[in-house]
Amino acid sequence: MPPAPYTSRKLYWRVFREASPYGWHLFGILLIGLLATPFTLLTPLPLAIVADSVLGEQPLPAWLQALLPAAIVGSREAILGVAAGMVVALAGLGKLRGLLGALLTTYTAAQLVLNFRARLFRHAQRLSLAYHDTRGSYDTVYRVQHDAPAIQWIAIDGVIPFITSAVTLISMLSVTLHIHRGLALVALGVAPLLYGLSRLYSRRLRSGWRGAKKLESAAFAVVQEVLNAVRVVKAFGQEDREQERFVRQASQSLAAKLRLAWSEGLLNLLLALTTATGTAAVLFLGARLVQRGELSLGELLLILGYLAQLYKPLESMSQKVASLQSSLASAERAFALLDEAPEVVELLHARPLHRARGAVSFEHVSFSYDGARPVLREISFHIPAGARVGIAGSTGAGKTTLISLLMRFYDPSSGRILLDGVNIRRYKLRDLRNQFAIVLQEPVLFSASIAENIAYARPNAPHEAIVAAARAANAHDFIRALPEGYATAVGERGMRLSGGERQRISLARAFLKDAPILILDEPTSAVDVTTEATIMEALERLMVGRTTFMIAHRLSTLERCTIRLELANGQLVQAGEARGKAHDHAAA
Ligand code: TTP
Ligand code: MG
Repeated sequence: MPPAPYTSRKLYWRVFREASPYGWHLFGILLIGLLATPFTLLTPLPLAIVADSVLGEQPLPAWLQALLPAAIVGSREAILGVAAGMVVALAGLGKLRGLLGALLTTYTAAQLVLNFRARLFRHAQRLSLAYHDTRGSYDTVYRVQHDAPAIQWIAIDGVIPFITSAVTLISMLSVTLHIHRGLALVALGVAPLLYGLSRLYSRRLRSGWRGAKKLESAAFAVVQEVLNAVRVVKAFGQEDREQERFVRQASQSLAAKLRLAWSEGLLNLLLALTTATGTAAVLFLGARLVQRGELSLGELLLILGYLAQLYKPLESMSQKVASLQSSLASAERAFALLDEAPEVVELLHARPLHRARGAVSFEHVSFSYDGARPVLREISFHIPAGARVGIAGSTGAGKTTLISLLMRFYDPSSGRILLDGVNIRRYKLRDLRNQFAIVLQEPVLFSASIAENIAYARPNAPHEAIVAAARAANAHDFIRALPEGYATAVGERGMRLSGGERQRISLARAFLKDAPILILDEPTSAVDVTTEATIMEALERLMVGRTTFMIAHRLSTLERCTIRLELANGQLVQAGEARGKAHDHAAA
């Protein structure tokens, strides 16, 4: 995948669009942040007052004289007391402000990230199978889990402090300019240097972070892949090799992060050296001015105090630009996921479909997964409602693909598929998929109870309906024999049940869904003959009154069908009535 073509400005803009529902919260955080400025401005004041008006001989600044009662202005002790009181009051109020800010920030950040994650997850579910198959699921997990919080780092911890720093900077600057223009300009001389440094480094850091995140996601993809296939890994005794594969990937990501830490550290060092140079220059020139009597000692102390405060926002703005690059790289990855267009899309005014009759036609349907190698070529046939279709063909012939197209997991490259005479693209996607009940070769269960697994398509189904479905699927007896019956947890992917048991639960699921079209992709290929018999018996019942597509290799299975489609190399080599039981359905 090429790196996403986002400029920083575009990224910031999108982060703010994403954060806009929390606009007022962000504004509140900004206001509380801005309140920091008066506190910072006032902090060195008590010291200056003491130096000039208590220890020294100068009168209080005019604005303070106006604020304080005359009795205090006249007494040095009283002024000292006021200065001491100011120290405590400033500290207390300052901390209170910090506390409020922290609370609001935490709340907003958590909400922001939750919403963004929910959006990413929804979108990931909408994306085509093709996307997940090529990208691997862990990369998506990583984007939802580790990349999504970037939005918070950018909006709250990056940009808002940047704005407040800028405001602090301006106010500090105007005060310093007021006290001594020359010294202020000397102090400001380092600003272009700081800007240049952060520009230079941010570009380098961003591309570095982009790479590091990709490497880290790849390392954890190894963990996920291995844990999902832990049986196979153990069976082949390949634990050490997988371990080594993980460590190799993780070390690469570690090395990349170390390089980034070094770059960031170096940048911070250079920034600190630059501001220290500025301070040294002001100290040097300021002391000379005091010697010549052009500046009071209090003023020099004040300027030096402000200088530290002036450089803090300058330095932190430059650091922010650099440290944000990691978050920007993450935001880039998260937005790239959102920008991935689902290949199968619903029309704007798609038709609702309550219950189809179940007539299916393919008209010159061709399809290819990669756009190059055709998997299906010019497939045409017509299946009347209620027919039983057996699909045969050697492995890799395209049988599963044919079914996937019917359910619109993919759209054909050319040709069209009709359900009840209407192109399936015209239906609402959800309604269309509701017309199918599928039983796969490898049944997929979720880590929930047996009852919840059976009721997957109808979560509100009453318990009696679940039991009835289980009975119909010949699963009731074995479920009842389990210690916890229908409440038994099946473990992740249903791994605590045998293959045949899982298969019968997925059959029960199909019974409960009661869809007009039934799709069976070799449902008995993984079970023994006895289980196959019970499953087939249940299937006979399930097929009544439904259009059924049954993929099968065994002749005995295919003989239950009324229409037979045979695929070879993606082409239909035979479409006709099954030899076993002739039926009056015609196949075109
Ligand atoms: P399938 O349609 O999966 O073949 P099949 O169902 O007929 O085979 P089996 O009996 O083993 O279940 O695949 C047809 C071709 O498409 C095959 O050559 C592999 C290729 N293919 C992809 O390129 N990408 C995919 O995601 C899938 C599912 C298949
Ligand atoms: Mg298949």
